[in-house]
Amino acid sequence: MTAPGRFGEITETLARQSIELPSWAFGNSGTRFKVFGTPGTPRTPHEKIADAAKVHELTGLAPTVALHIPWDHVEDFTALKAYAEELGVQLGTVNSNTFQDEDYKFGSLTHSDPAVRRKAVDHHFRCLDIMRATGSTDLKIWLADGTNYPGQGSLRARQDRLAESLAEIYDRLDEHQRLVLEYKFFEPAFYHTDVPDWGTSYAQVSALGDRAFTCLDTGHHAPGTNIEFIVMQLLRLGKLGSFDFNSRFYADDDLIVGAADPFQLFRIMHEVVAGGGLDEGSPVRFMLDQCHNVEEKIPGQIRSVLNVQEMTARALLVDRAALEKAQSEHDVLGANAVLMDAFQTDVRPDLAQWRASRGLPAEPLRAYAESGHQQYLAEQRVGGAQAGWGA
Ligand code: LRH
Ligand code: MN
Ligand code: MN
Repeated sequence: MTAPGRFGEITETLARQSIELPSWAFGNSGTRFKVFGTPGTPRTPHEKIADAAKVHELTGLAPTVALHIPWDHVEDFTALKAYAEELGVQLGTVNSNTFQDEDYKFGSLTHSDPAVRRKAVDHHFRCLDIMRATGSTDLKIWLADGTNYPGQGSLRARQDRLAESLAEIYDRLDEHQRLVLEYKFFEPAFYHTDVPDWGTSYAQVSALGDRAFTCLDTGHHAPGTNIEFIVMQLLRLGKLGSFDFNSRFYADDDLIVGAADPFQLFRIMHEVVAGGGLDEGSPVRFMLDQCHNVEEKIPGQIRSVLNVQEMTARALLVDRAALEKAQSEHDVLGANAVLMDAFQTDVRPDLAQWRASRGLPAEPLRAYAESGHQQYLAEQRVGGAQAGWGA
């Protein structure tokens, strides 16, 4: 448990934290080997939003839900916004999807054929229109564009076309809207991807302007990458727009954030705190980008937001004055010990008490299990096709 008084000093910042949930986390997902269905899985965007709202109701941590277009297509996005608000949540980031259409086999915003580029840019214009209806501020772009073999495409020409396409999209943003560009070093393309790393995303968004940022998905790096260094650098440059949180053991596993490597999550949150990413007015948004292939989805999301909150609390507990003193004295082990002391602090009892004091369940996972809600959903949601990663 935290030293008396210390926890009280960090609750104001904790109360400000919010973590956006991805609508697709509530649909079925899997691997190329098998997608398993689960009783109670949502069949529509409305049902995905209802599940996200349940996570927020029990944790107070997840007031917004990200959409993926066209996976979350509905006729009336204004009505979808109203529905979300009735349930106590807002619609958040709109993720564009240019990776599941035959025309995008050889690229979307980077394609050599102007007609395909036009189609891809128009899709983003459509996303901006949806954002106007939903009240969303962020357009998140992740591209599957890339090549599989050396020589297959001109790396340079593709980069130039990307810059042109992004500029067209950026020019269409309203004053309050932002563009965030996500990078990923491989998959589905295996030789090169057109936005493989933070440097490429940074170069592209910097050329666009003040309302363009980088999105850092924690699963999109080579094993061994020092992700917290990238966090520090993007914060330093004022270009860290958002996180897609998840964890990985091998590839882009999309497992529960903080499950594979809680210490890495702590180190990331330490750099976020140090770089002002949790300060009021910070441009950094926190999102999950996960799939729950074999575990239950609502509890999976509850576990995830709690993991982020726990590591945020530990990062906020770092004794910064002691750390700076040890660093300035080159006290290598002393400085490391300050960080490790915070990391080793069990904040769970304090967080449980604090939740209860705010009218939330002290133990959200237990509250969910005891509520019988999962059985209720399984009984209610019969018939119709369950939503899957891709619809
Ligand atoms: C790509 C990615 C990107 C997509 C999501 C479904 O791997 O991380 O953010 O939108 O997965
Ligand atoms: Mn992502
Ligand atoms: Mn990913």
